[in-house]
Amino acid sequence: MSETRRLPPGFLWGAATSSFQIEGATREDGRGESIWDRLCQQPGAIADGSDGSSACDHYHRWPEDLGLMRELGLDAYRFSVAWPRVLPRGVGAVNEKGLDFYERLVDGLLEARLRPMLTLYHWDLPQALQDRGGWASRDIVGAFEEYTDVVTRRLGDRVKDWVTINEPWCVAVLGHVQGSHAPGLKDWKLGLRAAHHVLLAHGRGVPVVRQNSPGARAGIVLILSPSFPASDSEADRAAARAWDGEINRWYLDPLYGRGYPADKQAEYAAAGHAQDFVQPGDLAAISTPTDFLGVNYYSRSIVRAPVPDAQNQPRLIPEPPASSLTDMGWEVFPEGLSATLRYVHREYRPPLLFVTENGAAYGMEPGPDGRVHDEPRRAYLEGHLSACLDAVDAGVPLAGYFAWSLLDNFEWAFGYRMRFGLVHVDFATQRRTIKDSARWLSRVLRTHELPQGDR
Ligand code: IFM
Repeated sequence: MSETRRLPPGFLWGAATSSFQIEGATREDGRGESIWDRLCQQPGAIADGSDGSSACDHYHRWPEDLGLMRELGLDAYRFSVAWPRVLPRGVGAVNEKGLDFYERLVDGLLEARLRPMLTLYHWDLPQALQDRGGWASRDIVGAFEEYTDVVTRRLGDRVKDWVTINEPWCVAVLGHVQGSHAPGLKDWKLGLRAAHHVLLAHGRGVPVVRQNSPGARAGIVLILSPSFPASDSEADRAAARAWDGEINRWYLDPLYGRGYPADKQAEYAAAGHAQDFVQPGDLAAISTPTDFLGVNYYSRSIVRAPVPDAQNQPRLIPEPPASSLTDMGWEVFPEGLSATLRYVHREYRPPLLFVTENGAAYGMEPGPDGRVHDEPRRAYLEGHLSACLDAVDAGVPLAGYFAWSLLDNFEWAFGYRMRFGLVHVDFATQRRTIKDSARWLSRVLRTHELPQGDR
């Protein structure tokens, strides 16, 4: 028998995107080059050989996209500003046309009664700053403060939810250790420096937001993944703890005043990566109080003990799960979302939490009836919305949920092969089609009722 749960009153329901993934127009109106423009030119870097030059053409089609959000009955929209659109060289001369674009977007959102949540950095660093060392150089912190000042001065009267940085782990590790993301580097030393400078930039950015956007809420967004050992063995449990340290605690602990976790510090030091980049006052700045924590949750990690790889380096191998997988190969595990929210609330006590990203890649295309029948995505959403309600029932101060993503878009190193959208995009024609899952979500939001076991 199907059961129905009421949505909590006052909760914000939205969808999320990021600038490089949807805007296109990378050479228009004075936008500077970003590290992703550069990486896309590298043969083999992007699975389908594509780039972000047109993406969803949102730079021109934003009024249509805003109309889609209204049609879906969303309350809020999380988007990011492209740093190189606003400061083409990273610092210095401001590109007014870039700022004008975001001003039009924000005004349009407010007119449509959609609350903007603005992310200042979602990975499209100006290449000019990368040429000076990027996130691995401490100078980036001052550059981020300057950029934050420019954007918050212009939009601080209208935007009242600010995210400094999206997913520091991805910036540091995917960009500087694994090399699958821009700037495509492979060096743990650089990764750890980058992680520290990202956190420090966040900490230094928050007071700038507060100064220029009175009454605003400021926070950071982390990707979090609960870590499970593949077996009960001592070695697997240690590996799961190590992975938890890398992806979760390395960011949560310093943000909430605990400093970097001692077990990971020791592990990195033993591998020859001293944390000599931490200067007096940094940890206090990083733990500057914020108004909320944004949690991006997609799946859990199942971890086996390190095995030597070709270079004889220990490596953490996330276990491929047997149950249902999305096109990304990520397990559908909604219990992990409520568990993560409860864990963060219990351990770190952020005043408010948002699920700032959650969603699934499934490649369904429009059928002969013109509709996109994406039942697996609907089921994914149902499970994860229900997990949010479980967290609220357990006393977690969860204030909103943003589905990833409003549109099918440029999924980084996967190019356009991974479709996370509530709305299907035909990248050849730019035609948008609302998927069945989005129609279902829209019904849930309008009725304020979440039916369980729906079909
Ligand atoms: O598309 C990304 C997004 O940019 C950041 N969080 C994870 C999403 C899915 O991989």
